[in-house]
This record gives sequence, C-alpha cells and structure tokens, in this order.
Amino acid sequence: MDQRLPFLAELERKVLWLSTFMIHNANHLRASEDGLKIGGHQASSASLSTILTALYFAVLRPEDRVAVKPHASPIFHAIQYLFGNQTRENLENFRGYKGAQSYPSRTKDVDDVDFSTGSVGLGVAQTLFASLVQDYVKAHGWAKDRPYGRMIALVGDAEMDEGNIFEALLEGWKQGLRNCWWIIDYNRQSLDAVIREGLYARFEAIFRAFGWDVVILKYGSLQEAAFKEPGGERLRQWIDTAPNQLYSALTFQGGAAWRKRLLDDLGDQGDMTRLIERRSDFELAVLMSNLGGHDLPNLLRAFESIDHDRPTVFIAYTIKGFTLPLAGHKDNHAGLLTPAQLEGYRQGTDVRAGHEWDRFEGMKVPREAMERFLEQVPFVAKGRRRLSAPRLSVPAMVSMPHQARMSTQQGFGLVLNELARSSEPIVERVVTTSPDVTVSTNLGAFVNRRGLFARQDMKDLFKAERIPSTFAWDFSSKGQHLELGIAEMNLFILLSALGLSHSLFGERLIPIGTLYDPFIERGLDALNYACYQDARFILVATPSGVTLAPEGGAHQSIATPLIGLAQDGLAAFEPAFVDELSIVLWFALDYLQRSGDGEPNEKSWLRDETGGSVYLRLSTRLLEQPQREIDPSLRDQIIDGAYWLRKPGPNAQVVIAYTGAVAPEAIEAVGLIAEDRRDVGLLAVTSADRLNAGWTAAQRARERGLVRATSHIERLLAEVPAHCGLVTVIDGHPATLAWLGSVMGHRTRSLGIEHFGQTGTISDLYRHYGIDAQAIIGAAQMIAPGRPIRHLRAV
Ligand SMILES: Cc1ncc(C[n+]2csc(CCOP(=O)(O)OP(=O)(O)O)c2C)c(N)n1
Ligand SMILES: [Mg+2]
Repeated sequence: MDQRLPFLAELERKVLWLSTFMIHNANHLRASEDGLKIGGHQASSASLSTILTALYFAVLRPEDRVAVKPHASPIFHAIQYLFGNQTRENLENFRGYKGAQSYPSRTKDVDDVDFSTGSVGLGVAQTLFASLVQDYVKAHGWAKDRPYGRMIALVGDAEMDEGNIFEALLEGWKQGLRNCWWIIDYNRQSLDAVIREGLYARFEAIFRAFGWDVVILKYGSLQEAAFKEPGGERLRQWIDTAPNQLYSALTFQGGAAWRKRLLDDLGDQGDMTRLIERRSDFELAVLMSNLGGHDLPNLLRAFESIDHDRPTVFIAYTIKGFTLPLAGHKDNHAGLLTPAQLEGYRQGTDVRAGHEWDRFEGMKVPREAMERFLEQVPFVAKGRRRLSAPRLSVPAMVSMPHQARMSTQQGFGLVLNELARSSEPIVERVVTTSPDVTVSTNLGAFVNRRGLFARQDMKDLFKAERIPSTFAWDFSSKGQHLELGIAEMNLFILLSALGLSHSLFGERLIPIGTLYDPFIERGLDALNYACYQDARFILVATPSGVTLAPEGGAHQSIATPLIGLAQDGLAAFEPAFVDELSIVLWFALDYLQRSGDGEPNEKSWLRDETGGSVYLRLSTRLLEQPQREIDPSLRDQIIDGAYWLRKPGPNAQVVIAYTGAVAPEAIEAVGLIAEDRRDVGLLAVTSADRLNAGWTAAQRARERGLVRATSHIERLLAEVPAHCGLVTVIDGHPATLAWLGSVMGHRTRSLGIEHFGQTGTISDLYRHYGIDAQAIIGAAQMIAPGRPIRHLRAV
C-alpha cells in the first residue's frame, strides 16, 4: 500500500474540519455581532477537499503554479495553515478585515497564492496563459535551472459556462499549449441548480477537439471493488444512468434513503440484494459518495501516472458538501451547518472543545510522524515559492520622433521602432502582443525588427516567395511578439500572466499590449483582475473616442477615460502630443518595475514607489506637433498629469483644460476667447487619473494633520483667481475632468461625449457632440459672463 495514504486520509479529515469550522466561526461567532450572515461556501470547499489534499500534500512540486477555484478558499487556507504558511489569527478572521481572504488573493493573502481567483473563469484561463509564458521564458534561454512547472487550475463545473475559458482553449491550441492541467470539480451543482445530464460528455468532446488528454475520474476504489462483487455490474449501470438530481437528493438524505431506493430499483432477492444488505446505512452512504474525486488512491494514481507534457483535463466526480450534513442539497451553495450539526461534527472528528484550531487535534497518526510527513511534502520542500527578479535599468531616452504632423498612435509606432533598434538589455525583455490588431495599432515596425514568437520556427511564406509586403513576419523561438486571435479577454489574461513572470518564473518581462480603445470594455473584468493580482504591463489603446470618426460609430469609446481614472493599479495617460507620449512611455518602462513600500511622493502625493501598470489612450488624429525643448520640470509635470500650455494671468476670467486629441480645438478656442476675456489660461491634462489620485491623497494627508500637503493640480490651480471659470473638454465622458472644479471651487462647465454612434468626419462629430472650438467658446461665454465673445457664432 502507498505509505502516504494514512497521512493523507488524516490530512483530508483535518482540512475539511478546519475549513468548515473557519466558515462557521466567521458566521456564527464573528458576524453574529453585526447580525449578518456572510455565507462561506462550506459545500463548495468540501467538494474539493480530497483533490486538494492529494495535490498539495503529495502531487504538486514547488515549480507548479495553481489557480484554486474561488469557493475552495477555506480549504486552501487550511492546507497552508497545516504547512505553517498561514496563521491561526487569519483563519479565525476568515473573511474579516485583514484576515484570510474569501477568495484566494495573491496580493491580500499571506499564504503563497499563485493566482487570484474570484471572478469565475479567469483563474482557469490564467493557468493556460501562464504556461505559454513559461514556454516563452524558457525558449528565450532564461530560467535555465528551474524545472518546468505544471500550471494547474481547479475548475468548478458551472465555471465552465464562462465563455472566456473557451476563448483561451482555442488560443492554447494555436500556440501549442503544454504543461497545463485543468481539474474539473464535477459535483454537478452550480450556485442555483443541479447541472444538465451528460454535461461531462460535452466537456470531453470539446477538450479532445482542442488536443487535450481527457481523464475521467468517475468511481472511487470502494465502488470499483463493489462492482466486482456478484451483482456489482448492475450497481455500476444504476450509477451511470441515475439522474444528477436524484443522486444529489439521495446523497443529502443519506444511507437509509440510499438503501430504500437501491432496493426498490435493483432488489432481486439475490446477488444485488445481498450486495446492498451486506452494508450498514453508513457504509452504504460511504460507498455511494465514494466517487473518483473523493478517492485518494485513485487520485494519486491518476495524477502521478501523467508522464507527458500534453495539456490534460481531469473530470473528477465529486459531491458538493462532501461528508457534511448539507451534502448534495441543491440549496447548499451558501448553506451553513447549524450549531448543533457543527457540534456533532466536532465530536465525530475527535476534536475537543477549545481545541478546534489545534493543528494535530484528533489525528489518528502520531504527531511526530505527521510532522515529519509534512516536512517532507515535496510542494513545500524548497521553501518560498514566490520568486522575484531584479529591475532592469531604463536607458536614456532614444531620440524622439520629430515630424511636423503626427498622431500619438504614429508616435507610439515610431518610439517602439526606435526601441526595437536599440541594443539595450531591457529591449530583450520587451514582449508585445495584440488581439489581431498588431498592424492597425502600429506595432508592425517593432514586430518586423524583433519577430514573432513560436516554439517552432516558421518562415514568412510571402517573404520566401518574394511577394512584396510591408511586413516580414517570421516566427522563431527568439521572437518578441505574441500573436493573439481576436479575443480581448485573452489579451488581458495573457498580459496578466506576462506581467507576473518575475514573480511566477523569476524572469522579468516588459509586456506591451495593444488594442482598440472601445474593446477594453470587452475584456474589462480580466483587466481588473490583472491589476488586482499586481501584474505589470503597458496597455496601449488606439484609436479612441469619437475622434476615430470614419472608423465607425460603433467603435467609439466614451467610458474608457473613466475606467482609466477608476481602475486600481493602472495609471492612465492620454497625451495629446508625441513628445508627451515618449516621456510617458519612458516613465512607464520604469514605473511598471517598481515595488516600493507605497509611501506617497511628497510633491505629487502619488504612490509612485509602489509602481503599477500603465494605460495609454491614443488617437489616430494628426496634430501639429509643438516645436519645443522639454526641460526636467515640464517632463515631471507631464508625468504628474498636467501643465500650463498657456499660463493664466492674474486677472484670468477663463481657463480651458483639455485632454488628448481635442488639443487643437482648445488651442483655437483660447485664441478666440482671448480677444474678449482677460488672461485666458490653457491647461494641458496628460493624466486625469494621476492628477485626481494626487489630489485625493493630498486631501487625506491634510485631514491627518500634514497641513502643508499639496498636490500637483492644487499648485497649478492655486494661480487661478477664484472668480475665474473653468471649461474642460475631452473626447470621452465629461466627468473625467469635471472634478477639476472642486479642487479650488472654480465654476466649471465640462464638455465631452455622452452619447455615441454617429459616423462622420472629425469636425462633423466634434460639432455634433459639442466638443469643437465653438462649443468651448459657448461654454466660456456662459461661465465667464461679460461682453459677448465675438467669435461665438449664433446657432
Ligand atoms: C464572473 C462571476 N459570476 C458569478 C459569480 C457568482 N458565483 C460564485 S460561485 C458560482 C457558481 C459556482 O458553481 P461551480 O463552479 O460549479 O462551483 P461549486 O459551487 O459547485 O463548487 C457563481 C455563479 C462569480 N463568482 N463570478
Ligand atoms: Mg459545481
């Protein structure tokens, strides 16, 4: 017999108890103070107790990386507690302030979480992309002495409804995915319901179609033994054809119900009846719940017999609420044990009152032996699993593109082309990717120089055939561009995996992803999770707003500047000019590598030492570029979020603040307004996000007693007289800049886009939506009353 089994059986009992008690404690003891029940997913956790026990205490290796189904968080924390990686205080404070998190969290939990989960489907796909990143890192000759890890996801069966999983599957197939395991917790229950009959067969067909190996873990070893008894084959047939609802209901009802039903259906006064009668009610219940996903010997055999790197899915039959009184009940998702049930459970598992949290309490294996076993578990044998990589130095800036008329999108392509030509070490680490918009977002030049990545070389056939093309796209293992199909969810999940490479694989990458700005919303949840996990990347979104005019009304983006403002972990910029863009890109190369302690910068009040990801909202509109030298002070202001393009005089009546591609309209309006209003100012806002963050932080600091704390926008607007009106304008939702009026209390009118869908030229659309020079002048007239502004045309 496998020597590990007695230990694993005890550990499974233990993690089940601890996770159940943890949830009970959070609900009945802690939350009762506030009179609220916070739920806790006891049933979801129990469903994975056997599989997680087998994985963490036997199968996993330190180099493996795991995404644990969100609702198995209590089991995960209990396992880490037994390893000594999680504290008792955190378990007692499960779901509480700074306690163990409701869903495993890389950033908020202390216990070695590889991927944050919570929004179902994302963690699953993340393992697939992490495996592609592992291949990328290895193919480039990095992480040489680190063995290949398996990227493993524990997947809820209802989680498989999420479309992003299928988008990822297709991409994985294209990229030659390997070293990836998905283990489907086939408990046949979702949150609301019991799932459709025969779903496993659909899963099986889908995975096989994408080139995966499929392992179905249906029966446990007790069941397999029973099938060999006389009459056993009929039992197997009964199990195979029993409807999911019935199986769940009988599981919930227990041994006596099983006996009645089986005898009614199968009783033959012969072999079959004897097979049933030989067992007590308890034994019968144990037999019928001994499914493949609850059988340690079978699980170990299944996992440990995989001797190849092909992607493999395990469909493991389990019971939601395994061994608990709420097992199998269709309403059990948020179900909790009653205090009386918990008391019964405590006694049944040999835990003394007052010793509920003790690590070795009630274990049938001697403590020393168990301690030795735990020390030798391969997964924890090498200590800390989370890795790090040194920062790459950012060289002095390459020369800035200088053409008289350029768009920021063009400028981006030119800067990246310059970067691609450079031999600086950091450029080796740049990896670009795009969901089928590489060319239309101007990444083409970079890709021409640096090539596409594939594990196997593939020549550009057009080039070989001497057919002229702007793009020479050879694939090789040294290429630096990852070509993606059109799925923005995949883009963000890949960026998340690339942007965690330093932590997952100990090798730093500088990921740059491009897409059309409106399609950020298509993948927004994945972007949100990427940021939540603290993945580091540069996101370049172009074209944007209504300025992409002839591209089509359906492609216009309105809300993205607000996403930039609100998204935690993402610094958003919308430069108008290419010199600003170059400066921001250079800043981003460094910013995304930072991981300081989060103390705010005393000048900007931004937490710049902490670092984060960067979002650039760009445009295809050609603008006259300013001919100017950028001194260090202007450079800092561009990065901090705003600077005066025209400083308001002491008697200013109007200030125009603009962001992005509407710069010419703002500049024109200021010129025309200036004939009839005094000392007009023009504020260029390069990052509403950072200006706003600095302002909020400075206010908070003052409220805490740092009376001199002043943010960048406060310093800028301090020069504007109190009676002056403010007109803000952006090709995006007006609320992006509307808050500027609250900084010093200036009366403010905010122009922007609230509706979308109209096609036309830029000037048609700016007029239609009210962000042209005339609209700015009209707003100025109203907000800064005085003699009529002559250039305001009567409408
Ligand atoms: C994107 C998203 N939508 C909805 C939810 C709410 N939710 C949490 S669990 C769940 C169903 C879980 O079913 P399954 O994946 O089968 O896991 P089980 O509860 O059976 O363990 C749902 C809908 C969520 N967490 N994420
Ligand atoms: Mg389920």
